[in-house]
Amino acid sequence: MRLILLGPPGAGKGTQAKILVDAYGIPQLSTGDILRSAIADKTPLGLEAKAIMDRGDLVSDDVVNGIVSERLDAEDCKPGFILDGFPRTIAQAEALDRMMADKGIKLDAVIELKADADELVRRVIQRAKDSNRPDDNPDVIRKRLGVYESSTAPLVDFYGRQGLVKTVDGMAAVEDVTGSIKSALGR
Ligand code: B4P
Repeated sequence: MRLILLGPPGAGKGTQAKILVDAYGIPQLSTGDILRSAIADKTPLGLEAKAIMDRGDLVSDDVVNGIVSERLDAEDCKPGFILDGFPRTIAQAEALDRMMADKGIKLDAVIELKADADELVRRVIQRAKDSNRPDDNPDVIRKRLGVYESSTAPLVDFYGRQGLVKTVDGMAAVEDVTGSIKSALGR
């Protein structure tokens, strides 16, 4: 199964991806986690990404596309994968279409997780208590929600035109959201 989890910051993409990894036996590919790991390791990529992420902006499409393209070639992605936080722009989605066409593979579904802005802010502020993520604070989260609306939300129509979008209520309890995703996927 090849799946995209799409939704605003705090919608539960990472939370659900980790659960679905166990349910379906395929890896999670989180661009956010890969970038945070590069920052922690102080790699050239991490040094470039840190200031951008801290202020709530998106890292450049070329950089993120390169990370994903390399990761999709790994052996563990052969049976399928869960993309968490990628694509986030139309340019990334178009690049992903090209990468998948080159590999002769197709997406099965795009799960859109929906939640109210007030709940998203509440969750991210709650997470800030132990996450140490510089982008988990009220000002930056509001900025990230704006970036989501302008850059990422158009992907719902992009994938809607391909008949791939399944919308799930992300406001419910974690296990109920997982149940809704599994029902939407029919497995
Ligand atoms: P991400 O790491 O993708 O982070 P996110 O959008 O904040 O989180 P997510 O939706 O996964 O929320 P989570 O499950 O953790 O991105 C961070 C930054 O990286 C971006 O701003 C950008 O700068 C950069 N980046 C990443 N990908 C990029 C790309 N493709 N292009 C360019 N830049 C990129 O849930 C949040 C909290 O809510 C958790 O504490 C969780 O416990 C809680 N929660 C989850 N589900 C819940 C539920 N149902 N009920 C109650 N609480 C819940």
